[in-house]
Amino acid sequence: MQSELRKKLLAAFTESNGEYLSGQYLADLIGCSRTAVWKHIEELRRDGFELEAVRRKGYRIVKTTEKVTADEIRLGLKTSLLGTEIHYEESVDSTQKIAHRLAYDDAPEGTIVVAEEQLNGRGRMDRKWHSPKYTGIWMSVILRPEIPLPRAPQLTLLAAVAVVQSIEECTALSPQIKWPNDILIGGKKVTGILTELQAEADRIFSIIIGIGINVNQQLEDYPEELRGTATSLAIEKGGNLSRAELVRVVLQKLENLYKLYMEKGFYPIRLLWESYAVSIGKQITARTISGSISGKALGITEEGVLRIEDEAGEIHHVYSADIELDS
Ligand code: BT5
Repeated sequence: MQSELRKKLLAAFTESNGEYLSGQYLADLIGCSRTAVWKHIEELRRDGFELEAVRRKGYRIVKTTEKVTADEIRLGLKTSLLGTEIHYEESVDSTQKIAHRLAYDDAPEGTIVVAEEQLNGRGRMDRKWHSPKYTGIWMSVILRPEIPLPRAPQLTLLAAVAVVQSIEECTALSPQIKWPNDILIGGKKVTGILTELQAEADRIFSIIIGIGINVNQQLEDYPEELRGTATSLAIEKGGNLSRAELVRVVLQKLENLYKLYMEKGFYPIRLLWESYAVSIGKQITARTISGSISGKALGITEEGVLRIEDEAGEIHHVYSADIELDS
């Protein structure tokens, strides 16, 4: 947990846009002594930030670290809901696991968990998510929307739109979405989203959205079996990106869409989602746990459920599946 003082200090540097801030100004703003300000500045330095101190001008941050620590994310973050609490770990089993525990312990809506590496990152249906150190964004977001249980899958689609918009903004690449949760560039997977619930009867306590984005990996960072199907933003763009900056953009887009969703419902999100979807209007095969369905993907319902029309003209509603485009 970050101290409130440190949060205020980083918010001040965020607002300052690279201008110097005097020790006295910071002390007044934060409501502490100049010595306390100095102590916190020293702590930021110890954590890897480079701060310039100039007599009669004050302090400014000239260089940040390459990590995705809470401080690093907070510096420049302008959201009002997402990321008000940031839990950072160097190495975890899975950020989902931590987020579940925090959500259970009444963590406020908007709490996020980020890690540099996951030793046991997970996908859907007990699959593994490869999450090597210092290369990607491995993050879980806790939301507490008051919506009926059947609408929960909409949040996965909403998150996918937020990530696509963020990648577009940070890289000028054009990702597409494969229902329900894959984000692809050139047909290869760059992001996976896992939405899990804490609910009882039809009441949702929390929705935990796990987002895994491959950012700075090179092909050799992937295990053999993923090299044909996975990619990263660095591979596609040809150069590394700041992961902390991308986290901030994702949180901002996610917050904007979430607010839109809570005000106007799923319809505007659905239109956005469909505009990015690869499979709509195409012949696909959906593999579900109870068998395969082939046909034309018509679109998604108001709940976010995929509609497929088979050869006989029968329409199927698919809640959970892996889909493949038929060639
Ligand atoms: C997903 O599952 O795509 C959801 C992934 C969610 C990961 C995030 S990271 C933060 C949070 N904490 C967690 O523990 N999880 C979430 P699914 O659709 O089941 O896809 C899993 C499949 O994708 C695997 O079976 C592999 O084939 C492939 N895969 C695994 N790691 C990958 C990677 N880094 N990039 C691309 N593909 C990968």
